[in-house]
Amino acid sequence: MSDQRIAGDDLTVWTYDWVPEGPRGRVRDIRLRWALEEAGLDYAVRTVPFEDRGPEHLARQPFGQVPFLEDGDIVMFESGAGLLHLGRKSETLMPRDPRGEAEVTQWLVSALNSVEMVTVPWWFVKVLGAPENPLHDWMMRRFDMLERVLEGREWLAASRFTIADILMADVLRIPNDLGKLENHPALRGYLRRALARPAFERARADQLAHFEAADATRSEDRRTAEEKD
Ligand SMILES: N[C@@H](CCC(=O)N[C@@H](CS)C(=O)NCC(=O)O)C(=O)O
Repeated sequence: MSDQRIAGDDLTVWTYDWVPEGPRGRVRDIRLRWALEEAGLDYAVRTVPFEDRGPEHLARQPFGQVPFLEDGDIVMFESGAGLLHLGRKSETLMPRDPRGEAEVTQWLVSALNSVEMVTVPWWFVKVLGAPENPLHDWMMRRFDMLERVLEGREWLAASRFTIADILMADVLRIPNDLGKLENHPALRGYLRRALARPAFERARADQLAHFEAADATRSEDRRTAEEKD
């Protein structure tokens, strides 16, 4: 976590206690961790069970997902909402002037509602093993248009790195890893710049370490249970 601690904040990122190997490094709590690392805000990470999603979890995330963010007596779900909340706390993450804030908000929502709304279903169809993915062309059209935007600028909004970039870059990671940005050099360059940021590297390393530690705890719990039987 960040060395820069800011007194007075009582921020907790909630994630799962464990996930299988596949999603590690990609669980969406990384979006909140990344923003908090960028801002140098102190935070804790706490967990809900992955395998047994009980009423306490559902009361705070009605879809039984993660992440959710706790800030004192405020608890909110949806990674985008959490990022906007953090953006309002730290000028590092979102400018204070209304024009800058509007730009950041529109690009952050577009990452979710114009790009992730096709990349996630595209990925699900791919995982199901369909020989032809009917969402491929639609996704590519979105990438083509975003490519034109990013040919002319380093970051999406307000002429600097913001929470809009955290969200857009994270959304682009899976298609990039699956080779879908091959014909989009500006998007690849943008993603490279974003993922090279030390705050992202720390957030990813912390998430990987969190789930690795969870493996050790699970093995220990299993051993104890076997000994009892
Ligand atoms: N729109 C939600 C999506 C959250 C989401 O998909 N979380 C995944 C982890 S990255 C999850 O909890 N998956 C388990 C499930 O959907 O049951 C957000 O951005 O917070």
